[in-house]
Amino acid sequence: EWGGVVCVFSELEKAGLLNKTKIAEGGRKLRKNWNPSWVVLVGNSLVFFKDPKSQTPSSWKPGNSCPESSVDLRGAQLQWANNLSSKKNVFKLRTVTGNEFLLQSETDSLIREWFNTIQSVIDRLVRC
Ligand code: I3S
Repeated sequence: EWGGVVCVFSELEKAGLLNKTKIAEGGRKLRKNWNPSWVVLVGNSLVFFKDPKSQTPSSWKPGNSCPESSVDLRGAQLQWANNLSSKKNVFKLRTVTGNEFLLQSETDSLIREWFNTIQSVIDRLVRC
């Protein structure tokens, strides 16, 4: 059963609603377009889902949701980026392929948790 295999190997680290904008694609700057996104940290990937309205942690199931995009965290870089936005609590995630995202939350504790959890996954991937 593939379902079982996926359960064994992919650890759901964290899921929740964040504001997101992509600011670069392959190193090329993009125009900002902030949108709420349902963000799921699973295994070595950060997965973004559209239309978070109907999605809460308890109702979220990978099988009935459509991922918008996902980011491989291996070799990614994370940094606080309050200089890149007028919003508070913003950090930047840069992938090895030169894609850059800003993630933001109005809630200080929540954004710090996300930052620390993503950073710990990045650190763990350096060692394997
Ligand atoms: O860094 P910027 O370019 O000043 O970011 C703002 C703009 O992208 C703006 O869009 P338009 O230039 O299409 O009007 C967005 O609506 C703002 O949210 C962007 O700034 P913040 O400071 O919210 O990241």
